[in-house]
Amino acid sequence: MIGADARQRLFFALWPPIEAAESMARIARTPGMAGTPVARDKLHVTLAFHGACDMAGRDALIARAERVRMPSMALAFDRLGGVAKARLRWLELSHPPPGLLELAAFLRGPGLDRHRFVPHITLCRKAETEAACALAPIAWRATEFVLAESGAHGVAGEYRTIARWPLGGAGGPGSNME
Ligand code: 2AM
Repeated sequence: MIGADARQRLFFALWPPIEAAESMARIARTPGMAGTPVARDKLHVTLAFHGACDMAGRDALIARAERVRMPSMALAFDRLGGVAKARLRWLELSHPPPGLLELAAFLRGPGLDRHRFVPHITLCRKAETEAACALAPIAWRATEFVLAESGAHGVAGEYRTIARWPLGGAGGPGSNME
């Protein structure tokens, strides 16, 4: 529970299952990567970073998430990429499924739409970024998405799940969001 004036930094995300996260964490720790590896349980795909939200803002995000009706989606992270300027090294997908882009666009809403969305999982920060390269795919099926708090308990880089919603279930094939 937060007070009416308190603000939380909120974002929607997908969290990989533990087996996939372990494979990713192994890549993050390979000697050639350099930089600070992200801990296994913090590896995630940010779908929409909404930043500081008050309670009304959080409730609006929850209401938006409640409207999602989408099937689960198969993801294959098969490239190492990143942003040299930001010293980020990440995993990305050669072929992001259209549903992933659609889900992110819906959860971002018109306010965030101007920022280009590149689905990725940050593996290392403060990295010496090199050119992108292909990898043996790390594949998993996303069966839910979450609303999480960044900087939970006042600690930068700590995440806390606030709510989760299934992908699949009643949605059936195709999406149904207005
Ligand atoms: P990332 O997805 O590239 O790792 C929670 O803070 C998550 O939201 C982080 O994983 C972070 O990057 C992503 N994010 C996107 N925009 C952000 C911003 N302006 N400030 C902090 N985090 C941001």
